[in-house]
Formats: sequence, C-alpha cells, structure tokens
Amino acid sequence: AGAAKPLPAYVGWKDPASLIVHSSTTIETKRSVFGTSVITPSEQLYIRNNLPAPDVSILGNRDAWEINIEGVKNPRKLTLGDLKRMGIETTAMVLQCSGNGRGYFPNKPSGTPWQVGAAGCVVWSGVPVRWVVDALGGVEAGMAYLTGTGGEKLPDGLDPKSVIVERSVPAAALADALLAWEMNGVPISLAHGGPLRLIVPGYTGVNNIKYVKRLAFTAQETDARIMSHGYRISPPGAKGDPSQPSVQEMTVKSWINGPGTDGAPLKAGDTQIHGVAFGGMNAVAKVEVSLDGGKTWQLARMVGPDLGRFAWRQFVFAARLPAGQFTLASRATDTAGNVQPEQRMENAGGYNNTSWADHAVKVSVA
Ligand code: MSS
Repeated sequence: AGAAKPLPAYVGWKDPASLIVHSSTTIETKRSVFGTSVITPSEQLYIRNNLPAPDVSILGNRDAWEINIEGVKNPRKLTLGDLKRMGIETTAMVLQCSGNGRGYFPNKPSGTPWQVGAAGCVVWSGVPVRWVVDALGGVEAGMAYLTGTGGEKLPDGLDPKSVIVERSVPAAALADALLAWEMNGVPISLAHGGPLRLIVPGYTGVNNIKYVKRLAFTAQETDARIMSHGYRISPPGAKGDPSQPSVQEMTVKSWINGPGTDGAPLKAGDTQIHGVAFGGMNAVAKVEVSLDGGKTWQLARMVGPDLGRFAWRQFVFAARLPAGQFTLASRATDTAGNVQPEQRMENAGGYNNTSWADHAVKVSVA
C-alpha cells in the first residue's frame, strides 16, 4: 500500500481524487468515478506515456507544429495551421490502453496492472486523414500501412528504433482516422498529445500517436521496437515478435462502474447498476446484466446520447437487492453479433482483456 503518489507536474491540472497514480507515466481513472454522462472529463482521463512527455514549449505556437506526410503522390510538410484550413470533423471514441484489464490476469504479466480505468470516451476534432491524403494526390501504390511517429525527444545513447513511439496500422484505417487538435472541446493538452495527435478510432490506445510529427503510408510495418516486439499477442511465457498479431482493433467489452465500486456499504433495496459498453469497430447492440455471477442475464437499458459506433454507451439496470452477497456482471453484444466472452484471452503481455467474469463486481448488501 503506502501513501498515494502525487500527480506529476505535466498532469498537475488533473483531479487527484479521481485517479490512481501507478507511476509518472501511467495514471488510471478510478472505477467508481466514471459517471453516466458519456464523455470522460479530461481531468479524470487516464494517462499512458511510453516516453516522458515533450517539453511544454511545443505548445507555444500550436499552428506552427509541423508534420511530414509521406507515401502520397505529393509528399509535403504541413503545419497545423495548414491542416486547420483543410477541413474539420469531430469523432467521439473510446480511448483505451491495450493493457486495460491487465490487473485481472492471475499470472501478473509485466506492465501496469490496470483495472478498468485505462480508458475513457473522448471527443476529438481535427481533419480526416483521407481529406489530407486526397489533397496530396492520394496514397501511392503498394502502401499497405499507415505509420505514425511521435514527436518526443529521444533519450541520448540509445538506438532510436528501440525507444521511438512509431506504430503502423493497416492503411484501410485511414477511412476513420483524424489528425486532431482538439480534445473535449479545447486544444489538446500536452499530456494527451497536443498540439497534434493521430486518432485511429476503434484501435487500442497505443495506435493513437501523440505529438505526431510524421504520417507515412508505407509498404511495410515500421521496425520500431514498440511495433515489432512490443504490443504483440504472444502466448504466455513467450516474448513478442513480428510473427505474432499486433494489438490493433478493439473488440466488444463492457463493465459495471457502480454501485459497490467505491467501497461504501450497500443498503438493501432499489439500486441502479450502471456501466459502459463499446464494440471496438462496431456499435453496441445490447448489454445484459447478471446479479448471480453470470448464471442468469437480463437486458439493461441504454441511457444518454448515442455518439456513434466508436463511442461507448452507458447502460443502466434497475434492481432491487435484498441483503446478501451478489456478483454483478455485464455482458455486451455488438451489432455484428459478437458477444463479450466470459474468459480473457491468455497472452504474455496481458493485452485485450474483455472477460466479463474478470470485470464482475462482488457486493455485499446489508
Ligand atoms: N504517443 C506517443 N507519441 N507517445 C506515447 O508514449 N503512448 C500510447 C498512445 N500514444 C504514446 C502515444 C499509449 S500506449 C496509450 S494507451 C495512449 O497514447 C494513451 O493516451 P492518453 O492520452 O490517455 O495518455 Mo497503451 O495501448
């Protein structure tokens, strides 16, 4: 246990009472703090940085930030000011770390033991990548990947490839991708990747490159270590390597956020069980709730606005709980018919945990 760690300076504006500080670069939202109003406030949103965040001076003149666009007919360096003149779109999406839920793996994979809070639903504004690509003559032939490079200053004395945050996603992801400069209605903070961030809706957190300084359509995946060996779905005990699948598209998942997650005792009687559900690439079709650890299920009600297939939905289930012990669980189904599984997919990195059993909440009602 020990005392709660203080917030590091670059996220000093966040709400400490809402957050669990694992380290200066890994900070998660408390489960009991997620509300029922769709959008995760920036002050409560989790943080994951693989490298220390750049100096705040990169926000000094946001519109002067430069990004190289490569692998298109007319490759060019564009400023954020140029991008702002090319178009504006807005997307609500679930930003979720690939390792969210790792804390429920019994074999304790190395990496942050996130529970549910390395995720949030946020709104981004920026220019669709496809509009930028069209303006530059289209993607060059043979380019199978969209590769984004983070703008951190790399530590001296190390092979840049071993530390640089550079990820490739299938080029088809360009259909929904944004080059974003606003998050939740304001210019993106340094902590969340300002002045400019690549947003790939439906893909896990690591694919959403902060401080993006290069966007390249490439024939091959990048050989940066974070792509070639990191974030791979490898069998327990094995090391990641390029032959294994990379962590990319998210799949259907839900969890309960209350009641019973804040440690307060539950009184017998009426209660509103609430949580979040999302489908990754697909919208959520339904959510079921169980009061008996998954033996029986009942349909929950969706609440609040539907912000599109990449956003999460809030669900509520009105229950009357007598005194006793209960295991509350939720199980989502997406519009393609995929059902959230009972079991996690075992893997060495502790990635992509969507198990409803792992995310169940035990409550005692008096
Ligand atoms: N980007 C960059 N540039 N850098 C780094 O480090 N990280 C990742 C992403 N991006 C990075 C980037 C991760 S890994 C994640 S999750 C995310 O991001 C987070 O976000 P926020 O905003 O929340 O912090 Mo895992 O899969």
